[in-house]
Amino acid sequence: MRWVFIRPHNYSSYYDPEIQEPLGLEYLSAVRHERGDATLILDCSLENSSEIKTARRAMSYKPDIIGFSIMTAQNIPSVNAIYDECNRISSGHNIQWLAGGNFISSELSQAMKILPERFFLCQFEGERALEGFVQSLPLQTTHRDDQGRVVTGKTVEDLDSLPFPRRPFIDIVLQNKWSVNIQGSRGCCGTCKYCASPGMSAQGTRKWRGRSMENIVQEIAWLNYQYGVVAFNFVDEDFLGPNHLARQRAIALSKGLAQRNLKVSIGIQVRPDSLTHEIIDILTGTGVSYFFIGIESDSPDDFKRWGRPYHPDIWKTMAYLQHLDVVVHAGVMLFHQHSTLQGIRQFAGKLHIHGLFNYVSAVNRLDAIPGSFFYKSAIKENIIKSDDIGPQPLQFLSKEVECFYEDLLHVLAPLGPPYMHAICSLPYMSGVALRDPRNHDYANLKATIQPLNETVWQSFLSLLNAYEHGGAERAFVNQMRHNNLSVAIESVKTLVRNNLAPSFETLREAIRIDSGL
Ligand code: B12
Repeated sequence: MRWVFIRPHNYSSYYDPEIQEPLGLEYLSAVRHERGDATLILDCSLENSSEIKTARRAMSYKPDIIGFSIMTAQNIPSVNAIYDECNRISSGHNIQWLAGGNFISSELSQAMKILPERFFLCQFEGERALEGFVQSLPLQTTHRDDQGRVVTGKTVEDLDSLPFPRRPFIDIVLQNKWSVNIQGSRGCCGTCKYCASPGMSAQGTRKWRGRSMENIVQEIAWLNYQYGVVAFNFVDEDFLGPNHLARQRAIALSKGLAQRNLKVSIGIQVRPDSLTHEIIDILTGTGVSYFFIGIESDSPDDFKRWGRPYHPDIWKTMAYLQHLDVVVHAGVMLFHQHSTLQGIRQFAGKLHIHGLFNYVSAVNRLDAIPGSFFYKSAIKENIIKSDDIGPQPLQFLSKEVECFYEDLLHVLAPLGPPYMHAICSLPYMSGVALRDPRNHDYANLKATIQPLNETVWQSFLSLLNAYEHGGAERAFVNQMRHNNLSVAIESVKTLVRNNLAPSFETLREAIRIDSGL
């Protein structure tokens, strides 16, 4: 059996410089290889390949099956363009069409409507589903009911039983100085009502399953010996897993890497309550140089509404991390249905003190994300329609907060592209600094980000002050936005001077497009 797996382009309406490997497809490719099949993975973004070229490369492989990985509806125009071109140039070659990924898992009914009828749709994890799909071939491709289009399989309980993902893009990743993505677990111990993760399994809760640390270290060692990889980014939602296992897992990782004398840098995402000072010490001593931590709020009421335990000690953990030379990014939702100006000021102040206030934490808003509990309940309550596509905004209860948020977006817009560009390099650069203290790239990058953060903070405070005194004049808002344009342009110059951005023109244009200035 011959497979072509494709990750299409993602047509975001905002500047989005972050490109990472299609790890899901790399797993599927590995699993099919184990079965003796031939596979080709094509990635429009990583390979900077147009839809026409991608289609032609796919067809020249003479595939039996073409499978697309679709993360959001922003991928659909690209899927359609590739599909159309494949059909145009195929000379009656019989191909099975398949689509999987988060969009199919969490927005199945929308996917049914907008993808061509011939597509089979694979919901949830793909490894086992593909096995069933192959066994049921040849399948009827016309006159099926909707249910006949859906392909599912069991979730993989023992992740160590999976082969290591195939890595056809490793050269591109290394050339660009990106970290290599790796998966140590699937699912999450949390049950947060705003999160998409529960929607990625048939059960509606995505039970946490971890690979053994020995198995993870083996993959790290293989990537290190084979390709010289030294920077890794764990895509896990919950790297340490259940709290009672967290310490043990951290120690096992540390020992495993030490035994093989592996000096690597690592980025992880963790739940805050799985971290103790001891675990932080173990992790940082092991090479973890980048932490993403979902703090989300500092109000016990929010946590109750969101189905999360409240941990007042979080600020002690953050203060501890702040004094270590590691990068810490916090997931926060200053803006949500129940936000008030007072609550926003209090939480933002704490974030600022701990070095966690930045462009992303300032503008992030709790939307109803497909796959989440809030998305489902908003449909039930007729707040959103079941055929709406993608994340849907949930209205703020306070009109004042709604206006403040709109003005804030307007004021900060010019700072978005340089900030987004700069932070994409942070996980990799922090690792470089860890391994080679003489390298100045990380220090230069931090020195570029710092004034951006300061400008975000000052703009935020000025606007908040104005709103606390009744609102902001249009001229005042526009003036701040213009000032921020100058700061943004200066930071682009610094990024380019330090070889941290492709070109001045590209970023200046992104600023113009995103901020309309
Ligand atoms: C790394 C990552 C990224 C990377 C790139 C990921 C990629 N596709 O290569 C970057 C930074 C670019 C990114 C961007 C975005 N991301 Co993202 N990302 C992730 C993250 C952390 C890991 C993805 C991953 O590698 N998973 C591991 C692999 C093994 O799993 P997988 O990709 O799901 O693949 C499995 C199945 O889905 C299925 N499958 C996948 N493709 C296919 C194809 C076929 C043919 C078949 C049969 C099966 C199949 O089988 C695979 C193996 O079991 C996830 C969270 C998570 N842990 O999954 C969020 C996540 C997927 N991202 C999310 C979002 C929202 C985004 C953005 C929209 C963010 C933004 N605001 O811009 C953009 C959209 C970009 C786009 N349209 O392509 C959401 C998706 C929510 C949803 N309901 O769809 C997630 C779940 C995070 C979250 N909890 O909110 N992301």
